Amino acid sequence: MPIQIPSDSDPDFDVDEERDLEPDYTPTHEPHISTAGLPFVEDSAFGVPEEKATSVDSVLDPLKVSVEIADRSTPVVLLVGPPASGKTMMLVRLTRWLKNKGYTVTPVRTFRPSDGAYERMCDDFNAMVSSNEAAAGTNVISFMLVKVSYNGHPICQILEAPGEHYHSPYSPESDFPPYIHRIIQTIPNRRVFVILTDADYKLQKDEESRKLYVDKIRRIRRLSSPRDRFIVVLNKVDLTDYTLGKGHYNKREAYRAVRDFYPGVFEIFENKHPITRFFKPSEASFVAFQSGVFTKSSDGKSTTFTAGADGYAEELWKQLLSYCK
Ligand SMILES: Nc1nc2c(ncn2[C@@H]2O[C@H](COP(=O)(O)OP(=O)(O)OP(=O)(O)O)[C@@H](O)[C@H]2O)c(=O)[nH]1
Ligand SMILES: [Mg+2]
Repeated sequence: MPIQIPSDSDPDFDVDEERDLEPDYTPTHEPHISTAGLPFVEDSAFGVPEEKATSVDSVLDPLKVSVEIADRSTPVVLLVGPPASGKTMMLVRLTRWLKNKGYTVTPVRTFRPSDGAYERMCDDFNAMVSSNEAAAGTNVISFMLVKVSYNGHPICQILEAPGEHYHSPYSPESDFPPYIHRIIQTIPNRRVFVILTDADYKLQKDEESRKLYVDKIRRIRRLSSPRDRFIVVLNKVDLTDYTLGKGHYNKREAYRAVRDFYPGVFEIFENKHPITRFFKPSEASFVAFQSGVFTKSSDGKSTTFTAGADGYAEELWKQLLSYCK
């Protein structure tokens, strides 16, 4: 069954709550027989991403980062994931898709006050989002807050922060920086956590690091408030055997792959309520996502980004929208 999306003119549509993942989730697409022994295809064409340009963010001390969320009512969507798990490209892809659907996506300039580099990032945001040069997105857009509106009505604010602020491979046991604690614990807005798991098996091959990342997710869950919502994402699904073409994928297989590759991640969201758990076993929903295809030039010096199928952006947005009401 194709993914249902709202009409272009009406973002205020109803979402079937039963889309929340159940252990016995019935895939919406034809079953796909995976021949891979590993949960993810090991032979990723994209391995380790290109080295990022030195930006102001890479030299920012996370302990000293100061951010400002001036809008205290519009929900905040946090893209959570380790470095290079695809948060920036998810923001780029989602922004392109939303703009095509008539939404407005604008950088929140007050987010990092008196930061010249951030000002320039905000100025360049539109150009970067439409660029097909992958580096334009991943190297230039970093650590931003953008606001998504429809007909002037704000729907959510999306935070894309450096992956090492959530989970650093160099200090995997360190706590979140204070600014993340403040966002998780003190602002009154509803939060929607988009928890990225990375299908790039080569990049996330360190089992201990994945385990510690799951511990971080558990910590976020504990610190969160009952109003907050969670979406677990299998990102870069194009690197797996679970794609069925045109934005369709085998959800049951994708879910199992994440469960096996990131042990314990779904247990964090088990609904323990004695009654509601029967019809809503998980407090997190689950989707797969692909930003696009990244094609390296023959000299290896540049990478072209081609947006992936609309279905992934549509499904993620539909879920986000249902949580941002
Ligand atoms: N195959 C595939 N690769 C992807 C996808 N999204 C991102 N990538 C790859 O992952 C790299 C890193 O993506 P980013 O979006 O910069 O990752 P990030 O999570 O923002 O990384 P940090 O800013 O360092 O935390 C990209 O340069 C691509 O090579 C995807 O949907 N499919
Ligand atoms: Mg990024």
